[in-house]
Amino acid sequence: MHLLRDRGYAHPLSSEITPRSAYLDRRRWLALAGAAAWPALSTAQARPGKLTALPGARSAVPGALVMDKPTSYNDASTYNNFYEFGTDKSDPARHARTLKPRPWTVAVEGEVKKPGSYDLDALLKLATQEERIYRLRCVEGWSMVIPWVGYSFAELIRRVEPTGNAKFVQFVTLADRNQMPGLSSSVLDWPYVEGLRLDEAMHPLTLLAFGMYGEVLPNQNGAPVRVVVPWKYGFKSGKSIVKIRFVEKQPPTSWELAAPSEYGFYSNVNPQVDHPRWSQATERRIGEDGLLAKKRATLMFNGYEPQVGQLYAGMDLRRQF
Ligand SMILES: Nc1nc2c(c(=O)[nH]1)N[C@H]1C(S)=C(S)[C@@H](COP(=O)(O)O)O[C@H]1N2
Ligand SMILES: [Mo]
Repeated sequence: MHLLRDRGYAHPLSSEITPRSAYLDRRRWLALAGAAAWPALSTAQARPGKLTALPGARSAVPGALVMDKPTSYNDASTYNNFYEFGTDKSDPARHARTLKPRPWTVAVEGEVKKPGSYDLDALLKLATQEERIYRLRCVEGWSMVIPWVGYSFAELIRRVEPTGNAKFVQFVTLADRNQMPGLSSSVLDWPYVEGLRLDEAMHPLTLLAFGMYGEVLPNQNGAPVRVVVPWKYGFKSGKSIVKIRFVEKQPPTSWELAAPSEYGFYSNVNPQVDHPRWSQATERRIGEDGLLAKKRATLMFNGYEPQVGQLYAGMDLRRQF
């Protein structure tokens, strides 16, 4: 446990209910750390500790707690994609302090019987917060393992009661020039929009996240509320969401609009379907980039195939990429 704490992450409930499998995994980490495979071990910073605690009990949703070693808090909060703050990995951590995560409201509209506007506190209390330890695979070829805090997006869907016409969900994220210096660039059309098919959105692994590492989200990771869809490339997980729209037709998404031959609507992690400009067969786990680190094989649906494979039965994943 000591080493884990030094690496920036102490599990909020570690002493109480650590399952045996996690314990075994921890021993494996310690063995690897002993072999000095991680230069990050000596350089990792302590978590800032300034953010509000947001503890959640470990999730019981199947697949919600991967056994991979969590990425250090320092790496997860300083190596980010959040183009509203710049296109460099270090830009969000440097510039996102101008984001104001409170007050915040999320509008729910479109094909639902109960549209409405939720302020952040109402949203935080809508369902019980859980901890989920998910792999996050960026389309660029790197990955992390992040302990999120939130609840299944399905909890919100149930409460707003989609009509029979609702087939897709669109997520609209904040676009405010006063808070987001990256909006002066035309690298993407703003606001950043993403979407899911309704059954994907309803899947219990689709998370509405408010925190990570037992604390509220830092701005650069999408404060105060974001989506996390662990079996899809990271860009499907929109940050700093302000509007959720239930719609009949497949909604446009930012990366598909920007480069339709390179990014599709589904964007399921798939090592067999390469990006037109690079292979997707392997990935580099952030924090394991030392001399001895090998690339990892990327897993079908990012390793969540047992949970989500059924959603895509009968689809040609090469064409609907
Ligand atoms: N609003 C918004 N959401 C976004 C992005 C973005 O640029 N803007 N980048 C995406 C990409 S490419 C990735 S890999 C993940 C990164 O999430 P993380 O920084 O919390 O690891 O956020 C996604 N969500
Ligand atoms: Mo990404």
